[in-house]
Amino acid sequence: MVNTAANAVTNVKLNKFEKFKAVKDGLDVKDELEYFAKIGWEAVDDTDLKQRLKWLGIFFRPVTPGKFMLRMRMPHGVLSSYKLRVLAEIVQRYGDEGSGDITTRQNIQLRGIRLEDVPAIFQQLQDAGMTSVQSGMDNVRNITGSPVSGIDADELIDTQGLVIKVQDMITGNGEGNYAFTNLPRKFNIAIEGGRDNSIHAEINDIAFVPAYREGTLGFNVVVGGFFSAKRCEAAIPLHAWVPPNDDVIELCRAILLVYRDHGLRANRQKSRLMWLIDEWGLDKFRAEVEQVFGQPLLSAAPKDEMDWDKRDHIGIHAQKQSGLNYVGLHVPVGRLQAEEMFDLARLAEVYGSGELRLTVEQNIIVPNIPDSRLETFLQEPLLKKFSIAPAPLTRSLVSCTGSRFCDFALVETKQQALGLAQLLDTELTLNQPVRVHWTGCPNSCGQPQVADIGFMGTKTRKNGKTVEAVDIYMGGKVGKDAHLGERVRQAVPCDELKDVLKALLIEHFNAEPQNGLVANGSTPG
Ligand code: SRM
Ligand code: SF4
Repeated sequence: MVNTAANAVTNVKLNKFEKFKAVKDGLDVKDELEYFAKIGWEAVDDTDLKQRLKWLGIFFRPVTPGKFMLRMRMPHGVLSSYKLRVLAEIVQRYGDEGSGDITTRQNIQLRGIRLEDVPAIFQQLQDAGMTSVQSGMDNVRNITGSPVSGIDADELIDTQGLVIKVQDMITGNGEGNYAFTNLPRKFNIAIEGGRDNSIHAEINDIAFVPAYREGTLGFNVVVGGFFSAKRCEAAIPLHAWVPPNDDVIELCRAILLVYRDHGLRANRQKSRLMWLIDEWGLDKFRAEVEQVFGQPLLSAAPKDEMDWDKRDHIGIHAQKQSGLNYVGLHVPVGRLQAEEMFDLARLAEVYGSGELRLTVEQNIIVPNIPDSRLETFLQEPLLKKFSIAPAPLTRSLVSCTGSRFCDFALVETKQQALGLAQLLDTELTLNQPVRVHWTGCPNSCGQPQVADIGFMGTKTRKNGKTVEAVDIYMGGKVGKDAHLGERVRQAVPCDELKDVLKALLIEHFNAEPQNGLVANGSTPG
């Protein structure tokens, strides 16, 4: 089943992205990599360089020309110490001032990569069973699942195998699959098997959420969730239920084929799945999906089982396997240096089973640590930086890439976010974590709409000058009954943010100044 741009796109006025895809599929640059590496990035055709290479996960960074970002695929956020060490070696050997960034989709992006090194890097990745294929542009992004799948005592369905099968179906087992390289736009899939909606089901184009139907455990399906600069929507029920088997893979395939062949391609701002559902109405969309699925879709279970508040997995937690623990380490704004990646790999091997898990909060979990090894583990120097008990604001901080590497950004994010959180953690006493998310522009990669307090980069005028500023979002609810937050303030200059955030924390989250007025005498945890 080969899709070509020609058969997917008919009778529509094409936007410029559709035009270049029609000329040459993004995946075609796979065969030209050696050549590109030889001639150097300056000589590569502009569209190949800045667009098509993203089909292989290679992102030209206008902010750091010549130093590329490599976006991996980490299905379910699960990786081995061996894989992490390979990634660390790539960052260390090839990454000029490189780093590994944990993303808001449980994934890793490597920075500082040079194009001439990519063929060798791809060989290393392939040897280690990893791929970066189809991780950018009009492809399906990293597929997410509960970061404690298989080790969570309260889990309903272990979804790891399903996530890997869906990824293999979409990417042709990591080799690249032309059936899904020309979607109208990006596409997000999540499969939740736990009770706490750990992966923000509501903001994915397709999400499977655990639900009992007539006594059988499977998934209700929601569709169409997305964020974009123009519009943000929570997913809506497809009114369908599937058992936790290959039907999940086949339903993903059916929805993707309907989207590929009928999704809107004229206006790129109106191309995500929800726009097609709007245009057709849910009934027609469901009927078309059912036809491609090849059998009637079962009606949804009356309710889903996501009935917990969201956990952040930081700290020590007993696993369902008796005598074993998983320990969530806080990685400040998700940024890892090569040495830290090596050290994490070592910790996973020495204390655990050699496995690691990534979270959508950009943190890392070391699972399978026996009770008897916990105390020694906690003495490891790396845990001073990657704490198991960070202060409340730092603990729940999430940040997108921002202006350091992303040319869409209107503000610097990661450093500013961390600096502010750490400062206010010393000035305020908070008895609860407050989830603060930063995103550098309206694309919303840092998901400010799911946060207790979200900051979205913008610019404003102050004293006759253009300065960095943020719009403020509040009211995002995660876990059970998740819903999106709303913008409550516009264009607050970043240099006024400390006072503004402090006031919000005092007014809405019972924060108390640490100046002797603290009523209960507690200190930040
Ligand atoms: Fe994103 C584009 C980074 C998660 C919505 N995103 C970009 C680009 C590729 C823009 C660019 O070329 O510079 C950013 C790369 C910057 C860099 O150098 O790192 C970028 N997005 C990220 C990451 C790394 C943010 C992070 O620091 O964690 C996340 C990578 C996830 C992954 O592993 O694949 C990331 N992006 C998201 C999310 C959150 C999510 O999926 O839960 C969203 C909102 C949800 C959604 O997509 O519905 C998101 N990114 C966007 C958009 C707006 C999409 C739209 O429909 O308009 C863009 C712009 C675009 O696609 O045109 C974008
Ligand atoms: Fe870049 Fe904007 Fe996404 Fe941040 S939200 S990574 S600034 S595109």
